[in-house]
Amino acid sequence: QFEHQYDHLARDVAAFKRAISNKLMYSVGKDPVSARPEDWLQAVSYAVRDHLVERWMNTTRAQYAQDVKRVYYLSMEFLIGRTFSNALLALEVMPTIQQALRELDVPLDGLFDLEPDAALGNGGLGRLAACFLDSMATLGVPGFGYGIRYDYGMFRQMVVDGRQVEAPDYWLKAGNPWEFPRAEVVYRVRFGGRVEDGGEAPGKVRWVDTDDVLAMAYDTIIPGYGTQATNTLRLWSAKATEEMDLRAFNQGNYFGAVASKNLSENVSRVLYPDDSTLSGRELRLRQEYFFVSASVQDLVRRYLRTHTTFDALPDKVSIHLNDTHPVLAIPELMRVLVDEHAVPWTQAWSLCQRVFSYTNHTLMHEALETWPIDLFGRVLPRHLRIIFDINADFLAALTDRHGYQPELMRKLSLIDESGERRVRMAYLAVVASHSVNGVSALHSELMKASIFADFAQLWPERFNNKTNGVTPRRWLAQANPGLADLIDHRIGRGWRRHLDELEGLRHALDIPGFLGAFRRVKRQNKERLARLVQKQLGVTLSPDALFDVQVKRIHEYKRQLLNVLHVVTRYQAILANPEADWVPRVVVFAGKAASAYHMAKLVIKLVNDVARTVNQDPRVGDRLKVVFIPNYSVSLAEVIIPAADLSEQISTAGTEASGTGNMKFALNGAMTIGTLDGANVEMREQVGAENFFIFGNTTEQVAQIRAQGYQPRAIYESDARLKAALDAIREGVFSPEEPGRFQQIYDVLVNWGDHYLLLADYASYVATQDAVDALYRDPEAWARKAVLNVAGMGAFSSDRTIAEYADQIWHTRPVALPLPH
Ligand code: DL6
Repeated sequence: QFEHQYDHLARDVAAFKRAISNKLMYSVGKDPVSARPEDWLQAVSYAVRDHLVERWMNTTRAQYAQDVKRVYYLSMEFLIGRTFSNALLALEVMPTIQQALRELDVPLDGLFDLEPDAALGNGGLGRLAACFLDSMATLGVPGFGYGIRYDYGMFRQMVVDGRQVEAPDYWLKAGNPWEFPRAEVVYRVRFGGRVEDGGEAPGKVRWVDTDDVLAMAYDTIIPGYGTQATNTLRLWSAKATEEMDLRAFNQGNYFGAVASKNLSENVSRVLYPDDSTLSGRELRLRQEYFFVSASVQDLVRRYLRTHTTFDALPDKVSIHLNDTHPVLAIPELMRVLVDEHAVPWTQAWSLCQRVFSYTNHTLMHEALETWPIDLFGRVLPRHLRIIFDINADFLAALTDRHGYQPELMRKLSLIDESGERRVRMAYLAVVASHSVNGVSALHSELMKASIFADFAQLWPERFNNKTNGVTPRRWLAQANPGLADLIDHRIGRGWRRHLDELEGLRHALDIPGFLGAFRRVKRQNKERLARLVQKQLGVTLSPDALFDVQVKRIHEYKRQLLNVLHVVTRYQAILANPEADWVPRVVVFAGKAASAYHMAKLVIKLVNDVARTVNQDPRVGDRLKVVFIPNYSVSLAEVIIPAADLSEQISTAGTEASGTGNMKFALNGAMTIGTLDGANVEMREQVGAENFFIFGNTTEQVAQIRAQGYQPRAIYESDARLKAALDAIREGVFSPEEPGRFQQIYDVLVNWGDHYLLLADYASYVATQDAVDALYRDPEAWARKAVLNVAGMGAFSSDRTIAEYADQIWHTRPVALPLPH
């Protein structure tokens, strides 16, 4: 019954007008006469949200009625960006809402851009989690995201005098219409204290004298597309157990009275702006425990609503660990089962092994978490004891199976004893999980051959690959409405749920006018980006130029510096031969550097100095322009990616676990220039090698070069173009006011070993860039290949990835719901 009503409403402009006006008055408390655009946005958000709430309740009821198995996706990061347009897309009410707002005389221009991004993540790992939420809902997989409601998300990046300056991102300052605070869903999370043995109950352990914090739930609705199914993202916020210290207050010590409240609540204050090294160590450990403890307590409580024993736990619950950050969920579930519900240890462990699964997202040594025993024992003494006990059982089983092998035990132990004793979180994840996966075929193989080699020998059946994907709803339908329309006209709208259907575009190639229309869309997207750059940076870009884009976190392994070397080489070549037939290029950079990562910040400065020099040089004109667009974010990516002709995916082979930006670019009709790294390898297979610009050394060659004693200086000395580029950087051509500014960059590459092999790949990269130019000179041929990239991207939908997780790891079935009409 209400579905009909609902459907009717979704298309009913008059009803939306009424709803928006009511929300403005009664929820936002504003008179239309004085309402600001922000107030209207809030009002329309509430009006749209009401429709999602109905679906949400239906889904939750159906999940309970069908007693489905639920997947709990534990992640420190969910980089969801903006919600409003995504919600409109899921409900397919964009035109209705636009019409309603027009009729209410609300200016639409820029209205949707007023919504702040929910930047609760650093980069790939957090954005993947957001795509997965979207796909789980769309496929009806009963999924719950659990994470932290940071008061401050990823920092806002400003560029001052060419350098990155970080500013806090208080994304909640105007309230968040998309979340539901649940003051009644609160758990006590304990820290510190000490562990007492048995007493009257031998074998029973008590964790006492703890310092506690409360975790309060905030729920966000995650709508599925083309389905009633919606899921929940539950984020935890820290609240003090006592509002204030009354005794201090009564003594007139007003600040002292709230000091301890502030300290407790710091645990959910800020996202660590660093995805490769751990900083603020103790607070970070507390954050990790804080959110997994609340989540485990919450999911156990939900399970116990419909069960009296834990026997069915693995049939009803999957807990997925998104990297090692939530691995404390393992000892926490053990603690809850053993200490609080008196489940025997062996049974509890067996339950854990059937419930947990783990994804590894990096082979970079510094991102593989370990915690010093001292710190760990101080913050979580009970959990340290549990980990010791798990380790003892594991090493004993190892000895049973392989005999007494101290060297093997040392290598595999959950405790690293080589220096300061440390807990190895990734090993704990492997030992406790029934599935361990990497995120691209290459990465999964390397993971088995390197960081987990001994475990992969021990338990080969545990290891598998799940190549990443991206949601086509946000990354094509929403970000690129022009291309989405064009595709709809050719192959229909089904690709939003079945991305494989893009294959149908191959047949469109020979339809008269199709390539022309494709090129017009790309041009409009380039004009949109050019307007943004003009407004933000005052640099004029020609949409006729080839837009060459590298946007991602700034990191040495991602090799933005290799891109800069090519830019400098091109600049020098233009100056030497200005009359040659240059293909005009715009090189776009964006991305944040971890605040303490000196080298990455120096690269940002170099990009900006090179940009200033090149853009101001009258001899260059439109042949080359370079821009660094500040404050890269999900919403900025939605403008930049559809405008790209060329996508730079140039990490050293063997270092980028998968990449997902690479997929978004190709899906939006960019050609890729890249190494055989991460998911580039599979993308090339799907779109055809002839439609992909591959360069550089392979993973095996990288290993060989290193093994033979890599000599970057020899390469520098033997390649005149490379030498000229590096010399210019070192001598201050781009920093005349401080000529020595980039000496360190030169040293890292030439004198200190060039760890990421930029010089070894330089010649191949520059030659491939020439091949890019050659193809771009033939616009028709370029467009054909670009379309073939779009057509080949069917496999890289996060729906495919999630279907594989659901089928092969979680063993979940979709919840059954009637379709919305
Ligand atoms: O799997 C998502 C994403 C990959 O696409 C990137 O290649 C990878 O670098 C990233 N990994 C991280 C690791 N952070 N930590 N720890 O963000 O994951």
